[in-house]
Amino acid sequence: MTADPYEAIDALGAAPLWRYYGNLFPPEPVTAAVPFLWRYDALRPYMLHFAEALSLQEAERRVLMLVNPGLKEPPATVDNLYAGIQIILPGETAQAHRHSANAFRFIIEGEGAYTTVNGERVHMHPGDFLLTPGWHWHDHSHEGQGPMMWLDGLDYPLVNKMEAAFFELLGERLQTPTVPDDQSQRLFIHGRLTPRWLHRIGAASPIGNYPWAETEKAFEAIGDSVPGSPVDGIVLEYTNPWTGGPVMPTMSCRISRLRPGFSGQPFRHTASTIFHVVRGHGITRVNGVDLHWGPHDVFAVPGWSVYRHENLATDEDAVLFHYSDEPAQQALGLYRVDDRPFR
Ligand code: GTQ
Repeated sequence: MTADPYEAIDALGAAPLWRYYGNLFPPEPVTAAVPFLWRYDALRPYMLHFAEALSLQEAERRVLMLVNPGLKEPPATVDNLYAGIQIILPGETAQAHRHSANAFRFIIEGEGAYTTVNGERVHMHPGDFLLTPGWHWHDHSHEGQGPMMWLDGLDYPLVNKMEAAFFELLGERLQTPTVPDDQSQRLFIHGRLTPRWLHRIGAASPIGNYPWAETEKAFEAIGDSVPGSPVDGIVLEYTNPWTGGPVMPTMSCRISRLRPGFSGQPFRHTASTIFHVVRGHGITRVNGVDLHWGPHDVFAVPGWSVYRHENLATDEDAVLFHYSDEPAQQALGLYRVDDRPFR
């Protein structure tokens, strides 16, 4: 035996569990992520700046990543998920690629752009929710007038931690369409009438675009006839028509209408969530930190943080788009909610 048995076992690739135990088996989830808000009004001028300064020949995608101050390396927005804001100008194209990470876009502003996903051109309008499931080819084109901006959501932090990340360029800048434009939306969006000559392929929803017009119709149909969730208001999940479950295996994507004056109950669960303000003004208190939000802001609610939403307007709805890693946690048997009352 050498002088220091701890040094000796270290050299042998061993470590004393008793010195690590509390860190490896914390009584409750521990995260480096912090509650944080990204202000759209503040970022927008920089989006426009980089749109002029950097061509899409120089950048695979022109995106500002929304990096949680507690998760800088590798950059992530919450532990398993990422958000970014992408800009594309009229006449530009972003080249075709695919990756094992699942992705979606929630359209913020602009008209006239489309993304081509596995041969289908999917046109974008503000409030639309578009899917690019893992390993689907995708390229973006803009044939409209002004700048087009959207929120990107991806699960690459999770996929990379799972050591399952692949990436590939198509080789051609753009895909050649193989089906009529926006076909999947026409085939599947009705939700209760599913085409039976088609077969389920893969784990994701076959719908390329869940258009804003349909989302609004759903909110209008529900109206004020029900109280909804005391935590999340009138909260609707975008679903996979084959399963009724989440649109992609790792991410649950939802939209909430908070009525005028809505004052939510505090709640927490193990899933980490990213919110995007579609419209309205409010405050979300996250573990005692007040995040004041307005249109198009993005904010992070780390897992197991107590959060509580408030719509500050007494005469206007607030609408929040949100996504979390709940399906991944559910699939692994790890998802939990805290049903104790909070004070
Ligand atoms: O548009 O394909 O924000 O591949 C990050 C990675 C967007 C995209 C992102 C991507 C994309």
